[in-house]
Amino acid sequence: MTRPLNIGMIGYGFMGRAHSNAYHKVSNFFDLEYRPVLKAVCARNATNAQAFAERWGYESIETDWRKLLARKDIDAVDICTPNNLHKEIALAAAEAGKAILCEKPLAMNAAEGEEMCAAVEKAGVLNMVWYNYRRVPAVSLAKQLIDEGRLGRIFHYRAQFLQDWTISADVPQGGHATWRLDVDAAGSGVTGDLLAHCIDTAIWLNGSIADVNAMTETFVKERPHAETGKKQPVGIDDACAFLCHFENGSLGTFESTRYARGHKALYTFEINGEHASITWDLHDLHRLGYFDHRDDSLVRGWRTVHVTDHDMPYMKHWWVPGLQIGYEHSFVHQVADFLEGLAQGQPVSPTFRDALETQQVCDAVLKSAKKRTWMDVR
Ligand code: SOE
Repeated sequence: MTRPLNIGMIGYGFMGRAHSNAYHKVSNFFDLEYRPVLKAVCARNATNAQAFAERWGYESIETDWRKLLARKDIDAVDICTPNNLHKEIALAAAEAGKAILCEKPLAMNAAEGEEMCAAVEKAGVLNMVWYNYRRVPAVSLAKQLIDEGRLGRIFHYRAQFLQDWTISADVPQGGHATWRLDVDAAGSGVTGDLLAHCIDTAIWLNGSIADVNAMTETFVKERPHAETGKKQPVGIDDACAFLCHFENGSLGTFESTRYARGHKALYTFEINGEHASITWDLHDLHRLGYFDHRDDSLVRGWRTVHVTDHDMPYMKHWWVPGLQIGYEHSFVHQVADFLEGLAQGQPVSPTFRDALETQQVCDAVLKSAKKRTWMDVR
């Protein structure tokens, strides 16, 4: 018999759909003690909340997140709101003794993140941040290969996250669909939205980042607000690139923009080690590029590993070898690990504290760009 874990989700945008889909699928594919039950979705607009609840099978709705947190029948709170609400909701959810799953980035900045860590640690509630790309099987396999020492000493870590959806100055800021362009709701632009993913993966694969030297640019200086139509200055970074030193002595280069015409969500990374290198590309997410210098020289070369075999991370839960999975499955894996952590009484990474480290790197990046100088992360 499985035990129910009653979920209350706050927010219902793109991520609300991704998470809800994962809650639905996880028990069909993973054998777990806990089974998510979609108890309630919360949004300010009751009509929208009701429509979402009906489509995704939530039992009830709330229009005030405080009421949701006060409900005894909610065990875990999923925060899918814009970033400026993460802290307030997380603090109250911890106080109410709920487990918390928080959308990335953890907070608007590291100071807020510190408060959130203190709150969940004091309350002793299970907490996790949705940096989903760690759980793409090819990325998890990269982690395994690095941890096994196959790459040897690591020299270089290179990552990019390129998009092109904000090039037109007509794209508004703020509101339901474009809050990511409003600095008051998002905290930052590509740094917190896209580079945060690259930084989370990089720290996970290659360890902590010691210092950074960054540049940012805001190409479109004014945008209409989605709700008022009034033109307002743009406060986010449209593009950001930074250099860094990892604590293991390797060098990092990171770049992100929403102005790379032709690229929709091109998250790529490459890691060069003493013996071997790895590449990964979100557009081909089930494949891992691998080059091993120790191979026989006559057949040495880049190989593309199709990450679908049952001895590869997460894949035994899905289809037969050769049949691949996609973006949405990374969220299913994250829920599965969360439920396993709950059953075992173990933390599930990235915890709030893990995600705080990413937030500290983001803060250092933004400060470095402003001051035009190297910044230590801690
Ligand atoms: C932005 O377009 C975005 O949706 C991010 O917010 C997500 O975190 C990223 O995974 C895809 O792009």
